[in-house]
Amino acid sequence: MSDNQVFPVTAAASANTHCTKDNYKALYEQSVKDPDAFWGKEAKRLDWITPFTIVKNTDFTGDISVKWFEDGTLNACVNCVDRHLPEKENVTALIWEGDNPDDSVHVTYGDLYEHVCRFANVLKQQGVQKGDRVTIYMPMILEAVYAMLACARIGAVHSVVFGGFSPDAVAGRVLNCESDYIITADEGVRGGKHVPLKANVDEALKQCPNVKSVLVIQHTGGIVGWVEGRDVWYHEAVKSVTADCPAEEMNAEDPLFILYTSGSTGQPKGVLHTTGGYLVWASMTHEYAFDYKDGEIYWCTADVGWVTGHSYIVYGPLANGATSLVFEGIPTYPDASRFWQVCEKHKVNIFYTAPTAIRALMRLGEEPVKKYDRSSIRLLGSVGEPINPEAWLWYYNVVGEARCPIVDTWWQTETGGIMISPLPGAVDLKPGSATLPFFGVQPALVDADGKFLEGAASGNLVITDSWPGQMRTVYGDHERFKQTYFSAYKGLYFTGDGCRRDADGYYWITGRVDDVINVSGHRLGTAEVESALVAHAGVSEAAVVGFPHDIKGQGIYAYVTPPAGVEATEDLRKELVTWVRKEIGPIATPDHIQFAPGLPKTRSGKIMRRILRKIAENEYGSLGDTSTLADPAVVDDLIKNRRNK
Ligand code: 6R9
Repeated sequence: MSDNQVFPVTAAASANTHCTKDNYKALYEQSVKDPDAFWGKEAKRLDWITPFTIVKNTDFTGDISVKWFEDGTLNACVNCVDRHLPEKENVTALIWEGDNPDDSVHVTYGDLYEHVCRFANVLKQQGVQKGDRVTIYMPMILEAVYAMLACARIGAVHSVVFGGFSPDAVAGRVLNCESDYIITADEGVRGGKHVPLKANVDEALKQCPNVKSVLVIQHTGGIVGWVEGRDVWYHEAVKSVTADCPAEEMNAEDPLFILYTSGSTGQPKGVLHTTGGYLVWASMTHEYAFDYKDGEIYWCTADVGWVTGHSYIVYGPLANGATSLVFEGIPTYPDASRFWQVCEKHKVNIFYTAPTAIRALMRLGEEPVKKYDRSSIRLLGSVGEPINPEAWLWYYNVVGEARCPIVDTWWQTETGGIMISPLPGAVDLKPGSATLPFFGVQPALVDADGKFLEGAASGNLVITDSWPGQMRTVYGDHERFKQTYFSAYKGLYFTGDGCRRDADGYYWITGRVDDVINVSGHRLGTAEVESALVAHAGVSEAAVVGFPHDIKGQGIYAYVTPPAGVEATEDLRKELVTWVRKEIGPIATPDHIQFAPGLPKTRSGKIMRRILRKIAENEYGSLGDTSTLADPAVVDDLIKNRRNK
């Protein structure tokens, strides 16, 4: 796409925006030149119990230490709920839209306060104390939000595990953070299908004898197994508690949550976010990137199991006293117009979704979109992966009727919130570009040797200094934190993304440069899928790579070598697909499994993934240098038997 296709900020679009073309630059300069002054002032958007006197204390060298507002105290739940009272007592905080289009509920800030306090008291009754880790494995129901805020209220650290993950994935995460408490529901519902969450927890907990209590929300009324003395129905426990629950005073640097995310090596790591800096970041980015104004209806279609759900369904919008819509369903149920039907029904003003959803809907044509009135929408957002210009233009023209700016927001679980994004009314748009950095964010491009690239260039995206929303460590493994993010380039945070900067200084994220694949906006480590595969008796070796996929962005291509004596049959192939789904979850379903008698390895035994990627991409004409291969003949067999023809 040409760098020159620009959608300029129009006078109408810049009327009354938080930021304008004139002051974006000045504010940005201020934010990076004097972070203490800028963030010292900006952090006052929150209510502090003890005001901080120190703003920034961060070091990207040595042991890597990130602290913001370190002597201040506050409570995140109070900032998201209590402080909006009594003014917003009757203002809607959450709208729940069920999988079934007949189901919806409005919850005011007054109601939210009561629900959260009761939930917090139930947690206390179960024995949860400040600092304890609580695993939340829930469908997209309001109790998922109450549970997160209830943890924050009593100083417990939540670890939300996406409801689509398998029992094994749940177990791994429960064990890793030594979480003794689980909150789940009997079942989830998505696209009319029931998801057996409680049964998955039962299965997972066979590996986790430490777990003391499983709190179960009755959602569908489906039949569930029961372990006496461990399992507790929420609706029964809540009968004996009051709606009075004082909030814990937390230090700004006390942990707020852990969220597991995939990296290029090993099992997912627990990204740790703390209280003060994270909440300042979530709140400010939500207000500015979406240009949020009081009274607006805001809908982020993510799941609370991902960071986008944490920052832009729960913490950012609620810290800002917004009305945030929580959607249980999927874009194509009961039909392909569901998103737009919900927008019409609830008069949504700001709509934030992922490119994979846009691409899937784009294939189904304009008619399902046009069936519903979208005149309430004034801003569109995109997150999770690069949005291809074709999808951007369809989103802009068809969904947004060429009147709504699109904010293409680049960020990561690790960054806590939006890092590179246009600010509505301030930054001209270019389809496919996340445009310019948010306040306080200093991106740079480096080459493989860590040399800074100036002007228009392509390289690896790094951030040169800390911002308040940054992750603080990998839970229980600070070495891994240092190794993953700060070892590639000294003194710089390495994002793992490749990126191009054009002559206007706009950033164009090109995708991961490490062994992470982005399937429908969800991160998966190739190592995770490989270790699931080799755990099967029919696999002696496996190598997994991503390949371009029309809807998912990237698909999963697995090369598998069965052990001697095991036949590479169609049945085995099917079994392996089912196996990976069971081991990790449906999002990790391999698109292609190719049996390979041998994998291309160097003489020192390293798998040459570059070659496997090319074959999966169907570009085997340009394999590059294969002279270092131990056995070049392996490649011919791989090409002959490739699956993605
Ligand atoms: C928020 C979230 C992070 C990775 C990131 C990048 C990709 C996210 C993007 C984008 C291009 C965007 N990514 N947003 N790439 N344009 N607007 O998605 O967090 O799940 O941790 O994924 O997603 O590759 O490094 P997370």
